[in-house]
Amino acid sequence: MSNEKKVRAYTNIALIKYWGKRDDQLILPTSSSLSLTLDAFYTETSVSFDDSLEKDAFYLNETVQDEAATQKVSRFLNLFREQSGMKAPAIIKSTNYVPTAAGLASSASGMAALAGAANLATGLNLSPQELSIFARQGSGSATRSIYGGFVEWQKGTSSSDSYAVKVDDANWDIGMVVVVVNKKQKELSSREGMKLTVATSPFYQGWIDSTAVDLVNIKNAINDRDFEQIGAITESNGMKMHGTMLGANPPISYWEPDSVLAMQLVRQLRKKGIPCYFTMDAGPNVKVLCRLSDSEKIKTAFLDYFNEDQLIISGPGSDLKEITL
Ligand code: 2P0
Repeated sequence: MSNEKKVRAYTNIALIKYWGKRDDQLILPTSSSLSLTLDAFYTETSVSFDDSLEKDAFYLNETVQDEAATQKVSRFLNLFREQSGMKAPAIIKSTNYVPTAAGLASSASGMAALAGAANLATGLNLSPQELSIFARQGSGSATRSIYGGFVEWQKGTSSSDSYAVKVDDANWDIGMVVVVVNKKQKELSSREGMKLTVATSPFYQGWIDSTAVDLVNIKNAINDRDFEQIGAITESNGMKMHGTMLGANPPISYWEPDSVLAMQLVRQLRKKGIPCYFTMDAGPNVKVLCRLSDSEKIKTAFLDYFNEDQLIISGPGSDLKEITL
């Protein structure tokens, strides 16, 4: 079939976090965020419309998905159907090269790849900026996965100007060591976690105010290629997000003992003269921002406490791309 093309989108890890919506329906964030796209974690997706189907069928990692998961995909595809006039049901095939829902932002690469594949299958020929707006309506973090390198999601004033822009291609000595503390499905989704935080944390306004300052400072540091400054802002912003969550009622914590161990190891490595900085998302895993040229050294130090398969080195990822089968 002519539309059986796959699209690959890489995941991203926020250095300046997105944690809260001002519009739940359109997924408009309370603040702008900034991420690094990673090449080690990605999703590949194809969409083929087929009139002979009764309804959409969604396969993830070659397994047909249940009603709830399929509906989420269908609702997202409907945005493309509305825009293109396409009415037929579709077969959606997705392969996740990401430990799903382990806090490694699988929804980012997942929804970005789906947006790219739907764009191809409908022939809408959307620009990356338009694709970013579509991806956003699937999942906030997916907004940023349209681009490689350092990417800013500008919160905008409405749906039409809340999209991602590339800040820098990160084509220099930078990367991450991802410490997989626990691959299990998390108990509280980001979506629920951020909603509760916005509604109940007395620290929330402080979070918004200081994130705006962090964003300006990190963009200057990226422009200067000042790795230590980028790392220090990243570490501070991530911890502030977790502090804000601790202020929610009931309090939210995604940390596990090994998360704390990993953060301590990063501080020790820094004392020994290896510049590296940690960040954490809505899960127990720790991401260590480092110079790619130091990543093997950092991994070796972590091997005293973690297994080989818990330590994944990644360089910067690229823009969303079409994969020819
Ligand atoms: C981020 N996270 O900026 C933040 C930091 C996790 C912690 O974006 O509700 O799956 O689909 O917009 O994008 C995870 O939240 O949430 C996330 P929805 P999403 O990467």
